[in-house]
Amino acid sequence: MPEPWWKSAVVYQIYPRSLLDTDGDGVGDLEGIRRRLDHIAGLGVHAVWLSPFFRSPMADFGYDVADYCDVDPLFGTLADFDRLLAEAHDRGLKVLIDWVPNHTSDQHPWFVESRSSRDSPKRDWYVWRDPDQTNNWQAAFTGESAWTYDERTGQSYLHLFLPEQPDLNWGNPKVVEAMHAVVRFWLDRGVDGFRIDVVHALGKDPSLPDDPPDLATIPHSSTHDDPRTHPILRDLRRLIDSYPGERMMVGEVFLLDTTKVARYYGDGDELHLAFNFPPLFTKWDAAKWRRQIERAQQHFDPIGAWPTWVLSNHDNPRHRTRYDGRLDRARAAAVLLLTLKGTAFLYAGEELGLLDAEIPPERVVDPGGRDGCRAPIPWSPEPPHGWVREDNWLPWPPLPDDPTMPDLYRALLRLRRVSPALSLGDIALLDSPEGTLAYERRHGDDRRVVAINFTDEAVPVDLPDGTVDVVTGRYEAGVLGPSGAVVLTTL
Ligand code: TEU
Repeated sequence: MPEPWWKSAVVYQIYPRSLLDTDGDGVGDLEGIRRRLDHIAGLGVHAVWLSPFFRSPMADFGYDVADYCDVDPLFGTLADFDRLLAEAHDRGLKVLIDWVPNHTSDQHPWFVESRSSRDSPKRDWYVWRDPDQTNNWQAAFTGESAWTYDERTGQSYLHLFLPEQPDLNWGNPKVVEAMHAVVRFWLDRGVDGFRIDVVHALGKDPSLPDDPPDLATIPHSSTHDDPRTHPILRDLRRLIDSYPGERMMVGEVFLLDTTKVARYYGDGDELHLAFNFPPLFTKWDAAKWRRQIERAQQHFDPIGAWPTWVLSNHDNPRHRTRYDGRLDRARAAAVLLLTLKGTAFLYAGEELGLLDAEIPPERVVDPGGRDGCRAPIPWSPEPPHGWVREDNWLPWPPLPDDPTMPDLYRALLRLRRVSPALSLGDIALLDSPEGTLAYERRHGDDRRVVAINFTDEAVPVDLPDGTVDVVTGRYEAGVLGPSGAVVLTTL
């Protein structure tokens, strides 16, 4: 049986506000995404993931959903979405959408009804407690309590994120039913799957125990790991797998521990894929990366879970920025990301080698300090860089400084497509000198060797004989140049 598409896939994440504006309001839109489809398909990726474009008051720029089944007018209409989906499919691109099931907006009609009175039929759709029955959980972004007191009914509601993002109560079967209907709505429309926001936080212990004192200063959403989430995921898996065409879900398991992340694959009956974030928080250091790869082998392989790799997304500084802004490292990192064993996720703009924008204090809009990586993407050198206006919801990042960067991504993606070893093969770490990382990918007769030099010196790497598929920096006479990377076909 052929492997499902999402195993060999590379997914391109789009933050709709930032890709391209076409109606001149200074915010990207669905039509802008449609107009970039040729570029995206031309890179050779297999799928796109769209961050939320649903109706929202935008307290968290769309991660506060007021209607799961409609498009926010800022981004367009449902008809625009259908057209985008059809045109993506025409180009062979799968489309994943971002489903935010842990919380709604405080403007969602469910919450409006829930907060209206203690006997509202939707009261128990959210988590309400008397003020003296709350706990010490901390909300993300604000560093304050995860509970907000609501005067009207004299009780407090739980929100692991902003007060504008009340947590749903997944212990209530009515919530499960309503949220399954949302999933069906989009599957019926033809989406290929979901990126699921903070999926590890869905299950909650109704006794809401305090966090231990050593964790009480960390946002609870980064430590929450309740066993009640697993049956919720098994139900979702059954629902999604009941649809034809290999629909899938990739969960944002924001737990900074690969051992814990692996559990969200269940026995192959929970998430199809889970983000594993520790590598994203790993420095540009060969020994540290080696350890991350070992941990993935150790925790995912034995249970048949397929790994994922991501260097940048809409919540963190772009990896080039994290790697001291260095282009040579960004080029080598592209080789690393696209040759590891697992599904890879790109963040729009990384194929241009983008850095974060510098945001002056008066332009800050995100309560979580994440504006820099969400800056509008400059698609051409001359202002307004393919956009309608020069001034948009966020300032521009520095303009791309290496016009060959997209060629490198295209070359790597082409190579992945023709190489069973790179797309689906096993990985074996090889011995290599300090400051370098080398591994072999193998599938049947196809064998590729990859080496990355994390140092600023040329290093002799002693790789097996082979022909060079891709190189960044220099590779000559067995010596890998400073911050260089090479992929070889070996016999
Ligand atoms: O992120 C969840 C999450 O845990 C991160 O926001 C994390 O707390 C943060 O990056 C630490 O700095 C998801 C979305 O990706 C994010 O954009 C949303 O703001 C959040 O959920 C709430 O929906």
